[in-house]
Amino acid sequence: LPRVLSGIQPTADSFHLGNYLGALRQWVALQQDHEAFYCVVDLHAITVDWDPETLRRRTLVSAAQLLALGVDPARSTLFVQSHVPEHVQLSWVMESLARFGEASRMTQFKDKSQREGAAGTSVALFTYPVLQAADILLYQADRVPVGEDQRQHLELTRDLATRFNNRFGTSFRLPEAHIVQGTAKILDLQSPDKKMSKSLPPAGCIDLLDDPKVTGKKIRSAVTDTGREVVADPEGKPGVTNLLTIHSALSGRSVGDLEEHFAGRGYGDLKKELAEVVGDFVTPVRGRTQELLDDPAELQRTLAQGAARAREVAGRTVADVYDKVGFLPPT
Ligand code: AQP
Repeated sequence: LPRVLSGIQPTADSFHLGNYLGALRQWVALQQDHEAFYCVVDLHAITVDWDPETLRRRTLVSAAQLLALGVDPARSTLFVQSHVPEHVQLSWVMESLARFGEASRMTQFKDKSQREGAAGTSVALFTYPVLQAADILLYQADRVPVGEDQRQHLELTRDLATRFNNRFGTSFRLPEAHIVQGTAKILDLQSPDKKMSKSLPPAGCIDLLDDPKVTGKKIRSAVTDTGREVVADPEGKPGVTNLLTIHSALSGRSVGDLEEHFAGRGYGDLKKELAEVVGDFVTPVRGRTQELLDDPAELQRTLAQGAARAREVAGRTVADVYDKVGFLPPT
């Protein structure tokens, strides 16, 4: 079976609809016909300022949400990144191959370091994409389901893998980004010129664990566009187009079908119906997440099994790489 790997940061109390539609929905779909490795990337979460207790709680809440969304531990290897030390072990080698110039070109680093300011920017934020490359290459992943914002990091991963393979002999499979057009960049409801993100004010971001009443309010106050027709037009009507995209993705109806459905009706009708569609989706996810969190010991057992399985695969890659780069074996 082809392999798939992806990760998500435990940096919020809830995942948002952008995370789900851009990435997590594909995680669930791909596990049907791939050998899947999915991780909560807590090592990445400490590249910006963090609180230890909050991180621990969010790691567990993240794992619960993934299971609630449909990641099936019988099919997929679900684990916490810090439980698998091979990620850091491979990352160091990748850091030695990565060039300062190419890491400096990563737009996510440029954006986030600007936000943090020079004094708050950690060295780890700079090397973040190199650790991400290690995450992917450890498992010989063929596909990596992610949102559009991760495309550049995937290119770097391929470059580093190619550089290693050419110099030391083939160790790595070259992974491809699995980016689903249409939902690869869900926009913020208040600033539909930006991607939905936990770093923007919460009014524009639909959290999966929000109270549906809050969700409804956020949707009703979404920024729309001038005009009154409910039609998709990414350039002229980014706000309305975004609402149609979300509706379509969750209801399974095509955007064209929705345009017909809302013909002669206004933005208010679209928002009202979308609030219902989103409410119907998130309500059971919230419920299942809560149930899973009621039994943290069971959740931890699932993660321990995932880590053990992940280490078998990751350990083989590290052993091969450490041998090829010339590290003296310990025995
Ligand atoms: N708006 C989005 N549309 C589509 N996909 C998205 N992703 C994130 N935002 C959108 C995808 O979600 C996955 C998990 O991403 P992450 O763990 O890196 O979280 P993130 O990108 O840090 O999430 P935020 O909210 O965007 O945080 P900040 O503001 O810190 O950058 C990835 O596959 C990502 O592409």
